[in-house]
Amino acid sequence: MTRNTSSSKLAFALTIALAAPALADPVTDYQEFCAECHADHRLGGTGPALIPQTLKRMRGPKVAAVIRDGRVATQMPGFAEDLDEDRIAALAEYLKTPLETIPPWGTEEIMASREMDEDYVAADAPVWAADPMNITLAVETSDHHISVLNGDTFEVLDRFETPFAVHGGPKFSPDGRYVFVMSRDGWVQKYDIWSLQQVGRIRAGLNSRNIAMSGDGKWVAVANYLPNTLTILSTEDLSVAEVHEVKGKDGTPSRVSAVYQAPPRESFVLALKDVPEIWEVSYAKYPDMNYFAGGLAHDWKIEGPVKQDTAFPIRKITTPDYLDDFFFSQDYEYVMGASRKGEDGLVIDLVIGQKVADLELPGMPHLGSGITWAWGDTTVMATPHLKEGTISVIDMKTWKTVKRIPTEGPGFFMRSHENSKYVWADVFFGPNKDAMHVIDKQSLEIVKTLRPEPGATVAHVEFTKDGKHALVSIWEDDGAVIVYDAETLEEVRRLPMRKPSGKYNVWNKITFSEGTSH
Ligand code: DHE
Repeated sequence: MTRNTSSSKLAFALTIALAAPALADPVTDYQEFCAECHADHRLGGTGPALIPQTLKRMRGPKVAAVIRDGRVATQMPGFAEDLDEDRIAALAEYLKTPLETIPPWGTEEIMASREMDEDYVAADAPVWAADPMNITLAVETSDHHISVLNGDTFEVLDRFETPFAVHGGPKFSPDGRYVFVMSRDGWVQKYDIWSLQQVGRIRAGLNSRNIAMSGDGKWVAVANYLPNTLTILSTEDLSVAEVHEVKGKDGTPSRVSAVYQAPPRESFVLALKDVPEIWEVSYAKYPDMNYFAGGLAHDWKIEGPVKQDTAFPIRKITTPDYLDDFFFSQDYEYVMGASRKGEDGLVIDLVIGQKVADLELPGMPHLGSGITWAWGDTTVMATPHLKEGTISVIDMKTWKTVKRIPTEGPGFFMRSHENSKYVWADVFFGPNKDAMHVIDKQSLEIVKTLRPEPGATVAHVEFTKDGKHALVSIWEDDGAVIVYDAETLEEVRRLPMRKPSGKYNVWNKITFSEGTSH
């Protein structure tokens, strides 16, 4: 009797279990459906990393929709037949939780990720007939490609695949021949523009922000959030020169918000997310050890040889606030930083390592997109704001705001060129995202607002080498790069592209044109 009762209870329980919908168990579902491509630890394999640091930056379809329907033009299939809506929702939520442990990602792991292309052949000269200094790259974010454009004819010379989710400007070697591209998953790709071939790629971090090229072209520095490191790679063969753990003076670990090149100073300058410090990392052959005191911070009294614990000595400058977005004066003596609160900013003189001025910058300025030009007898710097429809124009002698130009909404990017009398500024956010303002550099007035495709996001501008044409992105899946006559502001050509974002002209970048971000 007892046996009979317990077996009928078991049968009943089994019936219930089979009849009820499977309870969402995202950890198991992840291992069953996702781990093969995105790796057991969610840090990426053949597919990208699935961690909050990357996913929350994803524009476009929501994570749950991608799990359900897949992603067009990629190898990501949809799982609607395997998972019901609850399990998809639970899985999407799980992917947004931070990882409990970060696996080590030091020199050994980074080197093990390096893939050099065996069929790459270095050409003796460009395999195309075009002005090598007027090549322009267009990043296409929809299907993760870069189009290589002849800057005179706008013919597409090549379209190559990049790592998933490129962020920040690709960086050219000083001779303009190679370009280095970074993805948010920390991959750095080296591409030879002359031979139109990838040279290789390496995963320098697990979640990265941007890269910078040293003035001598020997090193690429990679700013990482995960782990808290700065990776320095040899540009020659992408081998690791150094992985520097980033800790503030008091030992607090910090993410690196961004790394910038400061060629006249033979250094990289780092913006740090979690400590109120600016770091300067020297790549000079003979660094001035009065500055670079083996990580001990700048100390003007140091005499005699200083112990150096790294091949790239570091100077740590304490700042009055957390600063994680920078703009440099053309001579790289001054760095303008925006405060974390996004309400103001300050100027640090890198020579003396001290704050020299405060900046009036409400509305979350995006200093990284700032540009400079001559205005009267001074030089001004202009920056858009991510939370306010304004462009601030700042006098770089007095550090005072000379004008706040009202725009049709918050913007992301600005560009100009030495040979152009205009500044172009997008309206990236809000109902007027289809507008592109053209501003007169001297009157500081908007002279025209272009709307090349009503309703579409219109953003980011790059000029050709001579400044005669301006290239604008229709930042949509079925988008385009529009070529404008930079003088008449008339459309000249429309090149179809897949969600084009940034464009980068070799000459403007390697000469550090004042009209472009560095
Ligand atoms: Fe960017 C450059 C930071 C979001 C597209 N972005 C930069 C740079 C920094 C930065 C520090 C300069 C580095 C360089 O070029 O070497 N970006 C940030 C952020 O902090 C922010 C607001 C949020 C985040 O966590 O990343 C952010 N950025 C975005 C986007 O959402 C954009 C529009 C789409 C994307 O691709 O993620 C975007 N950022 C870009 C682009 C550049 C860039 C296209 C290069 C601009 C250039 O002309 O040089």
